[in-house]
Amino acid sequence: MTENTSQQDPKTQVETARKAFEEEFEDFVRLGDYAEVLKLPLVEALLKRKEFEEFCRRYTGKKGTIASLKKLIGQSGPDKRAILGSQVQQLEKWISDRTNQVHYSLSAYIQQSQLERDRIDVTLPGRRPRRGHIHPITRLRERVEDIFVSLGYAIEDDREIETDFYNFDALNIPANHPARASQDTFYTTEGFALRSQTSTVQIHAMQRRGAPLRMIAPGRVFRRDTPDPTHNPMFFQVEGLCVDRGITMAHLKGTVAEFLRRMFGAQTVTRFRPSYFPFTEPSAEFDFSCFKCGGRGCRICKQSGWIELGGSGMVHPNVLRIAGVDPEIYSGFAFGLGIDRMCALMYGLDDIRLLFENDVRFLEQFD
Ligand code: FA5
Repeated sequence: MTENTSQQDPKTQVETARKAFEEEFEDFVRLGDYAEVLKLPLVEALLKRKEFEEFCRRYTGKKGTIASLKKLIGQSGPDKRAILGSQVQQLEKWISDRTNQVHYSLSAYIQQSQLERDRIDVTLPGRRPRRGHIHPITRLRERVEDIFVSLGYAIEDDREIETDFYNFDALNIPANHPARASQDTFYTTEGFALRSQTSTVQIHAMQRRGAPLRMIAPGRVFRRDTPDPTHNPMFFQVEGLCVDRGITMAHLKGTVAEFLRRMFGAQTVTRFRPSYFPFTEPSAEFDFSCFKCGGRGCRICKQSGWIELGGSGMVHPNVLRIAGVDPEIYSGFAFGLGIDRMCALMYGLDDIRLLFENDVRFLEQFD
């Protein structure tokens, strides 16, 4: 209560308070009508409620007008105390009667609108997440892995960045050897290179695990090849290595033939052609009878009846020695095949670049 009003006699102060309330309440009175409140947007109703609560607090709060008037009751003489008490009480009741309706309609409307806003219809169907699937190269790699694991081979996963030593020297390809040119790769200034073949894992695996050893190493390799329908600068190979006492070319042929039979069917025939790789001696490339025409000749095998798959041979004694395996005691065979071209053949693709363009419309076909 202001300085001015506190100098008035208590009865007048009660009257002044009533008038002041009535005047201010004018701004809120229409909110006692639920139909009026319904016209407000929720945010505005929230604002109005806040304003209204502040207004009410100024009259009926702990430090409000009614509380100050109640203090006057105690201070007035015994003859006036009862009358003043009843006047203040009446004013308090009158204020609460008038404000109750506004409180009620504002709160009811706000509660209803918030419920409406937050309502979740649990019966609506959910949004189905788009299910992806495994890339055809990965699927093929997993098939190859499954077959070799069932033949007792371990799977080695190794680095893609190599030193010259592992990519070339340890594989019996010294500097200036012509075989380096056909596997030119990407070099860093610190003398590291992206591996150009998974044969690097032969060395790491023998150094790590010694002999005897049976492992395959699927992985990414890199070459400075110009992209075309059968070449990519990045592609996948699977390396195989078996080192033990008395391992011969017969073991190599039997293993590769069994792998291809499990991969393409029991009728599959394998053939070996003499070849050259610096890290195997003797070396051979292997082909298998076309899975589509069974060897009669078709578009896939370019009418030859055969599909070329990879290189192989008996591990060169220099390679065994450099990896810490005694070639006087142990011998071994190794093979390597590219899975991108195999994948393209199996799915009838005429361009392996499609496999890495990541066009979802293309990849979706392999679900
Ligand atoms: C090798 O890389 C030897 N390391 C294989 C080997 C391992 C021989 C163990 C002896 C013992 P080659 O360079 O031929 O060999 O590559 C093997 C396969 O990789 C090829 O048959 C082919 O399928 C695939 N390939 C080669 N270059 C590319 C390329 N640019 N894009 C896609 N596939 C390729």
